[in-house]
Order: sequence, then C-alpha cells, then structure tokens
Amino acid sequence: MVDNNTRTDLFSPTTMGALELGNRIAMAPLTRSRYDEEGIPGELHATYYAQRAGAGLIIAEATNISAQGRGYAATPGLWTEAQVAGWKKVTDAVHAAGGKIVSQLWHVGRFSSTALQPDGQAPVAPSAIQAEGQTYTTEGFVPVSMPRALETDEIPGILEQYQQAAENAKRAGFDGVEVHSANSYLLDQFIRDSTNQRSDQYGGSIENRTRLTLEVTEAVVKIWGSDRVGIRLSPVTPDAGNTPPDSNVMATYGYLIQQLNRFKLAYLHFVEGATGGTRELPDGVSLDALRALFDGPYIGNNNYDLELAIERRAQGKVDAVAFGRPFIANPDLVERLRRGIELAVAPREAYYGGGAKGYTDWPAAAY
Ligand code: 8OZ
Repeated sequence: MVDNNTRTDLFSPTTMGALELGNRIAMAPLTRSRYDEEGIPGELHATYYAQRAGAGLIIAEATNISAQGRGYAATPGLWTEAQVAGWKKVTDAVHAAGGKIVSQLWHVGRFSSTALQPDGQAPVAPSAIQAEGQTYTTEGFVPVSMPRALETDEIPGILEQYQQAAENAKRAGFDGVEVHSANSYLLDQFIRDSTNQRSDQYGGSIENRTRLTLEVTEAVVKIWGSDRVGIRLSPVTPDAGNTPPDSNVMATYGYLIQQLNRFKLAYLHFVEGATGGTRELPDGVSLDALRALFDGPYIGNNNYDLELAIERRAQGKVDAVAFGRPFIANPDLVERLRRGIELAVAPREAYYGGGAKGYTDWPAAAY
C-alpha cells in the first residue's frame, strides 16, 4: 500500500485551470475502435467511461471533428447532432459517477484513405506527401492515400471545423477540450518540416509551421475560455513509416511551447518519448528542458508505472500523470494504484474493435 501522505500526493485533489480533479492521475486518450459508421457513442461507451470515472480526468479517445478529419473506421465523431447527443450520454454517466471528462479534438490530415473521406476525395494535408502506413476501413487495413495540399484559403475552414467541434463538445456536456496536436496528425504535420513543404504563411519557418496549432488553440479558447483547454504534443514520436519527426525538435517545439504560454491553458499533455513505446530520446533532445518552458500545469504521459509517477511527481516534474493502456483492464486503476493492488493486463486483441468483450467486462478489484 502506498502511503498517501508521506510518499506522494498523486491521490489528492488538484486543479488545472478551471478543471477540478479528484486526483492527479488522468486517463490518456485511447482509440478503442468500437463505433459504427456513424461514429455515435451510446450506452456501451457511456458504461465504459463511467467505469473509469475514478481517474482525476478522463481524456476521451481522439474524436473526429469533421468527416474530412476522419482517418479510421470505427472512431467517434463530434460534428453531427446525433454524435453530440451520444456524447451527452457519456458525459452524464461520467459526471454521475463523480468524474471529469474532456474531448480530444482530432483531424488526421493526410493519415486517411479515400475510402473514409466524403465522396471518396483525397485526404488533406499541408503538402502532397504520402504517409507510409495503413489505416483501418470497414474493408480491413488499406494503405493510406495520397493527400492533396490544402489551399491557403481553406485554412479558415479548418479553424471553423475545430471551433464547431469545440462548441459541440460544450453542448455535449464535456468539462473541456484537448487539442490533439500530436502523433503526426494534421496539426503535427504542419509543425514538422518532414511533412510541411509549404511556401505560404503556414510553411517554412518555425513560426509559420506552428501557426496552425496556435490558431486552432486560439479558436478553441474562444469557445471554452483558456482554463478549460489543454493541448497534447508528442515531439519525438515517429510518424507511421518512420518519417523523421522534425529536423530540430528542440527549436520547433520549444518555440511552440513558449507561444502556448500566452493562452494560460489548463494543461500541457506531453508524450515523453515515442507514443505507446520507448521513453528513450533521440540525441540532443531533452523533453524536460522543453517541459520547463511551459508555465502552466503539466501532464506527463507514456509508459508510466506507479513508481515512475511517484518519482516524477516527487521531483516536481509533473503535476499529473496520464496512464493509457493500464486503464483498459483496470477500470478502477486509481484505486488499485492507491491500494497497491496488482494490475490486470489487457491482451492486444482487446485494444481495437469488437463490442463489450475486452471493453466493459473488466471488473473492478474487490476491496
Ligand atoms: C491508435 C490507433 C489509431 C489512432 C493517436 C488517435 O495515436 C490515435 C490513434 C491511436 O493519437
């Protein structure tokens, strides 16, 4: 049993902006691919999230802001009225169980297939550079399609998609939103010089490449106020197909983080290493140095266990820790960590797809 008072304050309440959390352990966004073609949450998803309401904050799985932003079958959306109504069931269930939940706003950019896009169109991207890798459609896995470069005059429409989804998240009863600017999706594709070869004000210099993320943040803050908006970054996560992240991680993300300070966001959610993989860093990269540039609350993520969470908290390196995969098989993860109860481990087959099996059938521990 971890002694709550002498060893760590991970299990004590805290606030991040206007978000009042019961503890410092967040549930990281987890794509679980259990939606139909309409991307509408229902009772199953409400049950799943309510079971996990012991998290100080639930960051709901990446959620498509528009039909154009969608890159995987079986993922949820937040652009139709039916989706808003579905998410309202989820947020009501989480709130009834005493939890807090934010929506992660997602546009995949180039990482999509014509099979998933409206009218079979090409996915959109900063530049017409095809990603390597496969995505999931109702017909199974397919290579991602060649994208087309967004015209400069289409950027306001992208901002509009984010703003509308942010507004929809509000109507759906979320406690806030997280801007998904990680994992090589649209915003990260603009940030990284490996995927952005534009010559307008959204490409070239670091200032230009980070512009879209900052404009999206501003658009979303207009809807929510800065104290209910967080952002997720993953500076060193390789692209699918191992496209190098950026030729100067420290300069690019350092600039971005310093610019983000002006918003006074609820939090920065940082993937410390390769998302879902190693915490080892490329030569010349210090994520602690990048983290130190951020003035506000900080959520550390990536392959944490309790010992590492306690250590990083004791060192003052994190305000909260987001656990991802451990929440799959341990709906009561916070209570298990607090009591030192052994964790269940979900098999990979449970991660994506299917229904209740491997999703809502993991029991809480007996205590
Ligand atoms: C796993 C499978 C599909 C998408 C991310 C939204 O990496 C995802 C994702 C993860 O951010």
